[in-house]
Amino acid sequence: PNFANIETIRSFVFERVLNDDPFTHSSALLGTLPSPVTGDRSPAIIRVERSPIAPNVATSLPGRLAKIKLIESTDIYSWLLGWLKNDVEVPDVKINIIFPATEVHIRKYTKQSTLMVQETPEIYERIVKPYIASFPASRTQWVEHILRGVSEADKVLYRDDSPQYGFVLLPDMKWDLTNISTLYLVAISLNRGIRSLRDLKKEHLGMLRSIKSEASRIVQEKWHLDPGCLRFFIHYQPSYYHFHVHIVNANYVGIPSMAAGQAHILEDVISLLELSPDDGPTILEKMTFSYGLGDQHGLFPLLHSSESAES
Ligand code: M7G
Repeated sequence: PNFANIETIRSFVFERVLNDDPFTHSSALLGTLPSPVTGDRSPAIIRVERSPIAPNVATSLPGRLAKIKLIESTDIYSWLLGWLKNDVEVPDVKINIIFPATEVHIRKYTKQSTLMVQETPEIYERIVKPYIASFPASRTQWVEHILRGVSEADKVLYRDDSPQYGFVLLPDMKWDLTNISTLYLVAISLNRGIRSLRDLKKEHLGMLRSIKSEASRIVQEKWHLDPGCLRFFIHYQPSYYHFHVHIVNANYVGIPSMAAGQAHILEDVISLLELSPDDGPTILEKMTFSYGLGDQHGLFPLLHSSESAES
């Protein structure tokens, strides 16, 4: 489908709200869209998120207001609602579309309650590793397309093709490419063998250090953010088991992808590898990871039945 055409998005038939999050000012909607070839409808997820207030909007706010409604006024305090004029050049919302959406996508975007789990190396070997191996290659087709230059080639910021250290750096689809305050990039390893944090070895230190230095250099050149203005982290569990590093403006805090337990600071991971023995399992293989799992996550029933079996 051609999502550059507004009519394509208008052909979305709404089914239900998957999630509605006041903190991220976002909603995820489930519905259907027609196939451009057959016209048959398949599930589609549309996630819509209010954009941050651009600096030029904030500094000229009074003139940009089309309408206001006073809620209350007391002493020196007043609070009201406002509607902006339509002539603002900055977009109101950022839209992400997944089509056709799989059951895994629908579950990921569904509101869910989280429980903490402790993943020992034994649980990793017995439950998590087979779970990761069971994902079909189609799940990371988008990664292969980026690595082979089939998609997003014009967005790539840096590419290192060396087989051992190689990676591709590009804007994450979470970023609107406009607001530096929400700058979000992703570095994707060329090495298909690293499925997660647990697979990192000392031999990957060169790649991890290079991701940090090259991304810092490029962000400074292109967006004038000094080194130290970026937060590098790795998810465990990630949604996609092809190794990648999240690179986010250090001042962009409080977003769900930074939850304690899920986001592991790149420099900490580098340090754990440096402290690992030259022979034998690394600290990342030997340690117990604690993280939150949503009740819709594929690992949730597997890890909870294993915990109840132990207790
Ligand atoms: P993750 O830790 O596996 O999962 O990160 P998360 O999505 O739960 O955070 C994958 C990262 O890749 C996320 O930050 C996604 O926003 C980003 N991402 C996913 N897809 C499908 C694409 C894509 O097609 N292009 C780009 N540029 N980024 C993507």
